[in-house]
Amino acid sequence: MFKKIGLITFLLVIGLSLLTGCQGQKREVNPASAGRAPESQVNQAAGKAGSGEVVLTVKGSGVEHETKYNLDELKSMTDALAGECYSTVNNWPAKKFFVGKGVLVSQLLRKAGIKDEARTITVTAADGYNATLTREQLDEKRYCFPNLQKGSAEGAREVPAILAWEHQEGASDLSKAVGGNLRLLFGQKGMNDVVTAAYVKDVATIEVSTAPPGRWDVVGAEPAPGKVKRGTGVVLSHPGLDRVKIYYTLDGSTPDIKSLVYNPSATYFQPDLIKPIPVDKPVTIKAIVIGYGKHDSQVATFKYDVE
Ligand SMILES: Nc1nc2c(c(=O)[nH]1)N[C@H]1C(S)=C(S)[C@@H](COP(=O)(O)O)O[C@H]1N2
Ligand SMILES: [Mo]
Repeated sequence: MFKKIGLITFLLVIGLSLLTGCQGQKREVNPASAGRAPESQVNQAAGKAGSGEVVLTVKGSGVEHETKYNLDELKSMTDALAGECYSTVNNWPAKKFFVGKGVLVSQLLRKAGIKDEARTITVTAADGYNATLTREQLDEKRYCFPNLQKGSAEGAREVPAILAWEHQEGASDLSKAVGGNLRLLFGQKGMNDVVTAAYVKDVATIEVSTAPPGRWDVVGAEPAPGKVKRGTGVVLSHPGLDRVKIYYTLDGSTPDIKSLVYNPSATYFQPDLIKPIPVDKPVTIKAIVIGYGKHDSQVATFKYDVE
């Protein structure tokens, strides 16, 4: 099924370009015109009355020019269309696949003239809901894990961040994607990566900022490191626990996105899944915080001995 997606993507791109009848003819908004397409251009792109409405604005201190698009203009970016399947985990955590057809976010940013100094990308819905990714989080390699349900990373495929105008939750077959509002979709960095919360629905703006995002606070531990009674449970803590994942190791190695997850569920869903780490023998817990919108925390090291 996953092998077919490449072919389907290809056919989609060909199909869309035939439908819109504009192969090689870019209809992106002229940045010089204050981000607004000339009326005649909008009408031409729209094809029918009413669909020339601006659906997306790319703006902010991190781009050279504010850029606005109507849906037809997005669909006519034939060199930047993609149809993909995405593996996801939400805050419950429930594992699901999503499919989507849309335009590459990287291309939208490039067309707005993203600056070297750009640091964060905030995607905001018409209702104000938003998600921020650091530039690194958007640019780094992200994957679809086709064997996510089995907990295996086997067959991981790199997938791009897109703004999808056709999408479907709970499907892995691209033909199931149906028309809707613009939705942000992007790959997972690791199999516990909660991407769903950042799959902003009804996207209206992408704001690129040069402001540094900062770093997540380090993990805290209770009781404090040192000598403890055998069987003591170490509780890890973080002020933004429901917005981040704490990854940890017990073998002295540096934790990363592939390490054990301390908080697989958000506290408001299944708090019982967040279990203290038992100290049955001398152990060193190393923990890192990874979450959207800020850089990874420093690694915290907690060393325990048993009495
Ligand atoms: N505009 C908007 N997008 C949103 C949200 C929202 O409240 N508003 N919720 C997010 C969260 S927390 C999740 S888990 C998913 C839920 O997506 P679904 O409704 O398709 O299951 O959408 C994300 N995108
Ligand atoms: Mo969620």
